[in-house]
Amino acid sequence: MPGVAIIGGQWGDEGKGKATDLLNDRIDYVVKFNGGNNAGHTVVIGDEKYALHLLPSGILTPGVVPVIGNGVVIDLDVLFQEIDALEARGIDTSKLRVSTNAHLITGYHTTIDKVTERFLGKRQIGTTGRGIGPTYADKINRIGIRIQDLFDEKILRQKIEAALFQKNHMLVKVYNRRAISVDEIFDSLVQHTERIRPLVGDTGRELHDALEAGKTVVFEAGQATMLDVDHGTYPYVTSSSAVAGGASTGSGIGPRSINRIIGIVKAYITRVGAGPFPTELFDEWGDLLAERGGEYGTTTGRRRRTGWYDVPIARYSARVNGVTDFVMTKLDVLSGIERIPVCVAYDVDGVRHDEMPLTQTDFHHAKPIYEELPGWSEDLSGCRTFDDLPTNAQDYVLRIEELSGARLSAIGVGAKRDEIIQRY
Ligand code: 2SA
Ligand code: GDP
Ligand code: MG
Repeated sequence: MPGVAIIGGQWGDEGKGKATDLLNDRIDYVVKFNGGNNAGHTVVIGDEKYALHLLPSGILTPGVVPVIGNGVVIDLDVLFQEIDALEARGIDTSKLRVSTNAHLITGYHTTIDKVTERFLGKRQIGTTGRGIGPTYADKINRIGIRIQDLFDEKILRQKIEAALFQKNHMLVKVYNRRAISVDEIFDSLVQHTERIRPLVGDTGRELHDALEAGKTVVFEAGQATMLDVDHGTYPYVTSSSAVAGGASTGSGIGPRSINRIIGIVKAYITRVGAGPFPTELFDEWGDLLAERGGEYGTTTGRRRRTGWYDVPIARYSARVNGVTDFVMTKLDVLSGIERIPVCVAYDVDGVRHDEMPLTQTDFHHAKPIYEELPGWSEDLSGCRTFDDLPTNAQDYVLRIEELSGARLSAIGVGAKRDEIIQRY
């Protein structure tokens, strides 16, 4: 299995960090290929809990080379804070590699992210406020600043000047904010130049060589399919390619090198931030899922919105990503619910849709059509084989597998590293 992608199959926080960690004894490289420190991946090892944002989860396993690919946007202050925090806990981060083409998040990106959200009022996206959207906007607009610009201070200054010429106009005239100075941004970036220099390289080539040599590379997505800028619920999305295709463009590796594509789904579904959500629960069941599942943002601490499992979304993810298998996490959270609704299709203004509707307007109107499956009351955290699961939990898994379009290769029954049932 030389190239393996781990993709969010829903709206994020499915447990991608844990799924990556699960493969770690079999892998050589872990690449983050999209997003930035908007992400939050939790891994629980023994009694230690780690929340990773910019660094790929593989950094926790000795021997694995963690890579930040060209598709990632990097806030250098956050990167080094995260490295220092892990080093203080005894994690070796010295193998980290960073793409010379990755774009940098600066102070003006985070400021613009926050003021734009405020300006949008009721139409706000609910971003994490980490400057992600404005940084990708500059990348596409060809006025971004890349890691390699740190090594040419004359060019760096020119690029900051060009970007600020436009941004300051907007900040001062439209948003009534103070202008940001070139020196302020320049100094905030170059203070990190010497520390980042030894980590920077042609990571696309390094990954290519590793794959050619038969090494195993895991491509770890941030966010998820329904938050993907092309395939998600636009405009209520993040600004990067979170689907399997993004693993290729965001790391500089040809798609042929990715042999296995694992979609991670929860046994229910959550979303953080604004946007349509057909199975969203506004009652005590929603509170129960949030409390039992610990559904609070790993980065911002915001409470996640919760709902029942959504089959059309899973099937859509299977298709858009070319999922070879799903890992379903958090089955344990459903224990004690007598009948578990599963959304099998949508009713859009009186018309049944078995697949994702064509337009966002229709998706906003989608009402779930539920099939109810019998629940179970047992605690699942001790189950380690499929046969250990109560019959109704087995049937829940099998029915979801039948409906979702790919086999379920593993089932999470708790947050800890070993609380998992491997089926294949
Ligand atoms: P942004 O900041 O521009 O990427 O926000 C745009 C939308 O993308 C959503 N988004 C996320 N959704 C789920 N999890 C994310 N990571 C954190 C976590 C989130 C947190 O692991 O819990 O702590 O709040 C994540 N990152 C971005 C975001 O909510 C917007 O809907
Ligand atoms: P990611 O962004 O996809 O990596 O997911 P997050 O780390 O943001 O959120 C997933 C949460 O679920 C974390 O707190 C994990 O520790 C936890 N988790 C993962 N798998 C399981 C599971 O099978 N059961 C339970 N109860 N928790 C899990
Ligand atoms: Mg997360």
